[in-house]
Amino acid sequence: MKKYLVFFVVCNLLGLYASAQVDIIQNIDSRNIQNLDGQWHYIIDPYETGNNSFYQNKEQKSKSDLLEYDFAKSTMLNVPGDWNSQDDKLLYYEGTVWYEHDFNVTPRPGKIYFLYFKSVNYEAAVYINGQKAGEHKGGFTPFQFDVTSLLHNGSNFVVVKANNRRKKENVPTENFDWWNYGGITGDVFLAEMPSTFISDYKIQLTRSDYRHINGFVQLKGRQLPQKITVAIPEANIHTMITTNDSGYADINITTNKLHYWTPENPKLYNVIITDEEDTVTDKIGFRTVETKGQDILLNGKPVFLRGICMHDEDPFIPGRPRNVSECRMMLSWAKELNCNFIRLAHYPHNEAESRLADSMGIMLWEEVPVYWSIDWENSSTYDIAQHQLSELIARDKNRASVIVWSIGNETPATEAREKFMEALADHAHMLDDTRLVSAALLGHINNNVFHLDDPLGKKLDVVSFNEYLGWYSGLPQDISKYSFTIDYGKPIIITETGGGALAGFHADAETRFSEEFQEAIYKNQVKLIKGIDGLRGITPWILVDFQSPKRMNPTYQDYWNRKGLISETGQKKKAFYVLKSFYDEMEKKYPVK
Ligand code: GCB
Repeated sequence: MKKYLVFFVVCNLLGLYASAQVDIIQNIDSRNIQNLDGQWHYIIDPYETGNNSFYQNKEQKSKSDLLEYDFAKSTMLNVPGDWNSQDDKLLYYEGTVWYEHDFNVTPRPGKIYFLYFKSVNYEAAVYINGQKAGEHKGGFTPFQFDVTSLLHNGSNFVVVKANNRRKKENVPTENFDWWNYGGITGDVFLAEMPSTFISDYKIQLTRSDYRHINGFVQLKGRQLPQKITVAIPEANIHTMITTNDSGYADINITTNKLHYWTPENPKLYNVIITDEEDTVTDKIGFRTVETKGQDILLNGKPVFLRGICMHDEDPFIPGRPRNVSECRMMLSWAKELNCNFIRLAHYPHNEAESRLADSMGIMLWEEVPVYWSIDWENSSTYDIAQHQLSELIARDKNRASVIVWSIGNETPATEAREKFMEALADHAHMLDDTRLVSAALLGHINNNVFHLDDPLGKKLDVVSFNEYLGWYSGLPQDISKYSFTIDYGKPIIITETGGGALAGFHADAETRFSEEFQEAIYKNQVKLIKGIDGLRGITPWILVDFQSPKRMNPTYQDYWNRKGLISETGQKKKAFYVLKSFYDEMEKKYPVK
């Protein structure tokens, strides 16, 4: 704890903290926004023909004009929504699609306008009325551009060039086990902000000190030194702070009036921040999370994380979830499993999920797509990984549900990777000292012993690893022969385990892809892992079957990864009930006092 505090204070003094912050408007949904979601025209452009022209959105003026594209006559896609699920031609498409959308606005003098995107996969170039607003890389996190000078009264248009081509140097890289959904997958807003506005804030309990609220407010705009109030009326908190010349002010509040957020009682408070021109209200829960020896402590009490992994995919589309109720459906399935924890794998999910988790009482593991072997030696690959981590932390740092930032998944240990991942772990700690930092590590098996000795484990607050005993190594009936050697003296989470089953396919427990095979894996796994000293949670792979181009067996997979406990039609497989009864037992073992 002390280590992080010193680190944090030093970073603050050096101004590193503020400069490492990403510029996105905090809590965008509650601001003065015009929603630009809906139907957007699109043009598929596999040869990048439109690079020098489409942003102009030209119309044919006379009958002799040659125009080889026409947004107004092109078909439409729903925004938000991946393109793969909306047009058969785009199911496997990887490349450029251009989007165009008209909107009306009457810009008001003195106001600042931002075009805000919750997510575009993977690269986006954005133009307003034929002028470039900016570019963004990284497919899952929000970004914004100041478009004040590009708007005019009345009808305006926005053109977005989105490109989801996989590249070696990207994060994720070329190879990953999920569908490469492209396009404008998140909401698009035009935000109208006052001339000085509350751009960002963090309001959280200090790690391990549940009487001390710590954080900051960051103003942007014309009049940066100002008095600000931070109020939590229900807890009788009203504090006045003053921002410096850069619009930054620390928040330090001591209180003994808070009810702490727990999964059993996910208490959220209205927090109101007000400056001279702007007010923002958020719902924030207060809890501490820390480790002590091999325990994970939530508000000072040991917890066992009854978890499950999830992709950000609504199986009924199938595609990226487009609204809150689709996200709620998936989180509710995890609740039915008696989970108190979800690993949102392997990239930042729809923001609605962390908000829902806050109110539904589910702890979260959030991750960036540093997945398998990425281009470790490439400094721009590091930059984009770090940037995605910064954007994720910027977005969700006020969510009580989020207790772990994960810096990656199954990254094979090499020297270059070690340097990369250690820097990323330091970055996560610097940006947020109120949460735990982890990564899903790889072990190796020797004579039925699963060894975990990845040096990165020393850098992490919680040591986590994936193992597929009974599926990728051995058969379900072999599981009991294995043992583990893990000695970091830290809490341990098994971040993946499991196996595949086609829902409704029944056979004996030795028949691959039968529900009985998967059930046997779960039965034997829960027995085996109980013996791991320091095990403080598991998140088996995975809640729901998900689409993957890597899963091609026509009988059982048909481009679906079948390791879900629930099928793509919503059918629960036998293993679902095995895990649920393990969680019922663990809930009794770790009672909430
Ligand atoms: C893993 C990966 C996950 C895959 C899973 C599988 O280890 O982390 O992304 O989908 O295994 O099904 O093989």
